[in-house]
Amino acid sequence: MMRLSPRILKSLPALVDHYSRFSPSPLSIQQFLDFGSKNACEKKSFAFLRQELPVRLANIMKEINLLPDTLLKMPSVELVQSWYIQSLTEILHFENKSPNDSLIIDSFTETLYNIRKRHSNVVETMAQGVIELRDTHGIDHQADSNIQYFLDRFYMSRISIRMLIHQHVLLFSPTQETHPRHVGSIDPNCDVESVVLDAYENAKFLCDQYYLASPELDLVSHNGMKKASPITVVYVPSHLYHMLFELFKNAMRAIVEYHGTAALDYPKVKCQVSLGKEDLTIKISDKGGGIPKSAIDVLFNYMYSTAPQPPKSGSTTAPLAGYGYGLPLSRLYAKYFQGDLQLVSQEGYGTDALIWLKALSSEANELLPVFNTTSSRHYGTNIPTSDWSSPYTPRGSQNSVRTFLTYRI
Ligand code: P4A
Repeated sequence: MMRLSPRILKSLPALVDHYSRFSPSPLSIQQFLDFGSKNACEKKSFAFLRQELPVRLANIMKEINLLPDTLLKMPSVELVQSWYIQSLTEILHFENKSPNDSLIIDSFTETLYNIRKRHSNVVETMAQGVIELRDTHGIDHQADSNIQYFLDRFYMSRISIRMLIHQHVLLFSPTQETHPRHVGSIDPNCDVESVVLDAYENAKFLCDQYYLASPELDLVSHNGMKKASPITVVYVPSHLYHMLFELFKNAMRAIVEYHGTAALDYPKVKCQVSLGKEDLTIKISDKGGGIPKSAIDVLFNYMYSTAPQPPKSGSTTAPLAGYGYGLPLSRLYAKYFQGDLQLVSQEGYGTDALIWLKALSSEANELLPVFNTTSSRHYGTNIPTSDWSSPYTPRGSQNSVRTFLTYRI
């Protein structure tokens, strides 16, 4: 491990303050592409990242510090915080180093590689921290809403920092193999249908293993820009795969459970891919019985989705879909480059899941959380009083919140 200079250790809080006063600089997919293709310059990337990474790290570290003490003191949250402090310190080591020294440049790339590895279990560890908080202090409405707000911003920050680091490491580390047509993790000609098929096949594999049956796929494309051409987009295929895999698992689970595992055949999962001037839209429709409108937000809620994994006694097959941060994280991937992900359900019939991506790479700008007084205000402790009426609740039934998701304690 790298030796840390006492100067940096001593003034770390001041350095966090310093870097948190800069706003993160969002890049567009086009900028990532331009930067990485025309004889990518490692020195320029070094100069950009040694400023931008501390800015993004410091912005989110200031926000971590606004979390209620009860959550901050949870062992898992302290562990995550220690990783951020370690990684920021390691990057600040390069603050005044010369970009013309190739040993420096090489060690920077290696440092980034190790940072990415250090942070690979952040999502699971934060989830553990939330469980620790729930078990020791309980979670009220205010805490739940703060956690939802924070985790969306924290995980978005993480997605963006990993993207920056991954691009640098893929482009400049000689040991990293990439697809010849790709620019780092970006595919300039990402064939949407083939990612759809890949995600469907892998979800189907899990579905078959778990239920011994699975619905077929009906895939249709509408290229409104160039009829009869395959739809492609400049995008990070792994992000698109992540979203589609999640949505296919959910659709399959709903279909098989609604029609029963003994059913002879199932209604197909329909997937429509459409391209227009502004949007590339992917809709996954299932006739899986749907869910009530009131349950949609629950599916995107980190608290409700935070449950210990069901015991794996005897069974060797993972449940198809369910606990975990699949949907909230998928929505963050969609929003990261100015897209979106929404569920529209018709209870008693089925669900449509929609993904929107920007069709133009120049419009696909990173969406990044910014630490400022507005973000700080969200962590207040006073519950705003509603200016809309709430239904009369007879005494004794205050806790009859209807959710279809039961979570294990
Ligand atoms: N009906 N519709 C969906 C689910 C049910 C659904 C469902 C019971 C609920 C929870 C879950 C997985 C599926 C769907 C498509 C979606 C999301 C939900 O994208 O048909 O795991 C937590």
